[in-house]
Amino acid sequence: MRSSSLLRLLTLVGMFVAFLLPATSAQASAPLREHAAARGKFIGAALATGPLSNETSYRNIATTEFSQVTAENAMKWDATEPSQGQFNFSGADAIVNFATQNNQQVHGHTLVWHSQTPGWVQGLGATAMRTAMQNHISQVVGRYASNATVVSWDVVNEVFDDNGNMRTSFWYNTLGQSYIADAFRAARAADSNARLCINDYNVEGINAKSTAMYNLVSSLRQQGVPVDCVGFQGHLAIQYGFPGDIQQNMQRFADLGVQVRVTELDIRMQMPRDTAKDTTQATYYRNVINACNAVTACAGVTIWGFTDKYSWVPDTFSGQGAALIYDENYQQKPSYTAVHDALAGGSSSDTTPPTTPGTPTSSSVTSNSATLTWTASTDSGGSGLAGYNVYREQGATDPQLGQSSTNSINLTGLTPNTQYQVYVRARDGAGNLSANSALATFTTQSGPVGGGCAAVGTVQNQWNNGYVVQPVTVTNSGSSAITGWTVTFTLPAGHTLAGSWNATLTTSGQTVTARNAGYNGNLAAGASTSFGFQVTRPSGDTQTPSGYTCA
Ligand code: G2I
Repeated sequence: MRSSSLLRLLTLVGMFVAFLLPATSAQASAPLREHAAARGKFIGAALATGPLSNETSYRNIATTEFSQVTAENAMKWDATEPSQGQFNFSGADAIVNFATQNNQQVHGHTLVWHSQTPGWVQGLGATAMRTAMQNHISQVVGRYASNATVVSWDVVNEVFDDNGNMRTSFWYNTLGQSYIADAFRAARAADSNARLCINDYNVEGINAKSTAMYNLVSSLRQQGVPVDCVGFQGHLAIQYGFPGDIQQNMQRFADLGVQVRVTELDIRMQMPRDTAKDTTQATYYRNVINACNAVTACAGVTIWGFTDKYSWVPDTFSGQGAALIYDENYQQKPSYTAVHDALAGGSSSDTTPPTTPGTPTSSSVTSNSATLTWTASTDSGGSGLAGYNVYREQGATDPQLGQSSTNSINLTGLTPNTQYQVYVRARDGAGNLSANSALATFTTQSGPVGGGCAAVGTVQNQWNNGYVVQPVTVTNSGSSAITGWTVTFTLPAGHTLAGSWNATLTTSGQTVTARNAGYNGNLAAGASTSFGFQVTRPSGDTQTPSGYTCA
């Protein structure tokens, strides 16, 4: 048969097969909320009351695509209690009624925040401010306590500054840190069933701020404060890179026993839009959905709006925009397709691995680190490319040296003067792994031998019968990489450990031995990591631990 006839025949067969599979393709193009529901997750959007009441396209998309909604502004303090004791629920009720009609959940946003809170609150003295806060929570949460549509609340929002210190808001300055626990207790008293969340931005990856949030949530829960959930806002920008450890970060919070969720996702870019930026943005959206898919305790993802016609971004970041999944004319963007496909893909439906990555090339090889770069893979199975695993070729079992969400990685913690043969496998959202790339070979430079180690503990906060030491900073003070560390210190008599994070702690009498966790043992020369712990002590005792040594 001539090749052109063969081609025509194959095309006809293909069309016939496509015709036989209408159910699959209809299902594949189902709205976002159907795919999310199939995973037991929600997909949500923040809604503005203006377009919700007067734009059909806005309402139709909000109805069809999303299973959860958050009021972008209508439930904030300036809207609900503009003057003391005078409540206005018109906007809040409009959102709740819309959601009820469309079988959607409402996440209440937000009860205690430093922004969009009227001047009358900010000017109160401590006693009056605490009472006003408790009354506000009681009235707002109480209004919807018996309404099955409103299932969760951001009780406190943005309590940290970007370094992970307590934000010195008027709340903190007037009431001290105790306002946080008081707010959660008031919310629980007003609705015993609602899920109560703490919410913040720039906490998507593992960093000082997210670690401070982790420590706070851990310590509040140990004190019996009803924190049920942690919200990662997710205001990202393609020019700042993707927080590649978002899944690991959500998982460490989940391991505290809380639900996690992405609460305000948008991914902005420098204007104007172009195809390359749209593609990067789509990858970021896909990565966020894949991370939530991969963490069982992640309840879902809420996008902060859905159309570029209504977004806070251009008003706040001059020259930036196009952060959402529909354009200003309500047309779906590549980011919509990415969200859709990441929700639709799954281990049951996507069994197609990504293509094999290109052969890695090494650069910047030092005594303990090297950079690898390779030609990216593509994924056609529906779940989308999630990232890459990098392995060392060692025969029977090849250890994984690292993971990357891009087609490049900086390997650290390598042994000096050693030949490495490495290869890369691509990973998709359903967990399918590609074939191995070809090997790259490089040899680390010889380096001085002998690592060193130093540890310093800082008391972060203390109360009558306890305290939190955070961070205990562990630094490789030697001249070459170390692959593990052990810190010891002494607890004063009568003090007992009440919890720890980022290290494994054992005690013998009052001597505590802290060993690195699986993920923070490798330290390049000069590099640092940290861990933390909480202690209970006799009431009135003001002592704290001493004698930190590291080996
Ligand atoms: O800033 C982005 C978000 C960060 N996390 C908490 C969210 O609550 C916050 O949302 C934004 C809204 O998207 C904006 O719409 O919060 C802003 C205020 O902090 C909102 O902006 C305000 C404008 O500042 C007001 O001038 C305007 O009257 O929106 C109001 C209603 O359109």
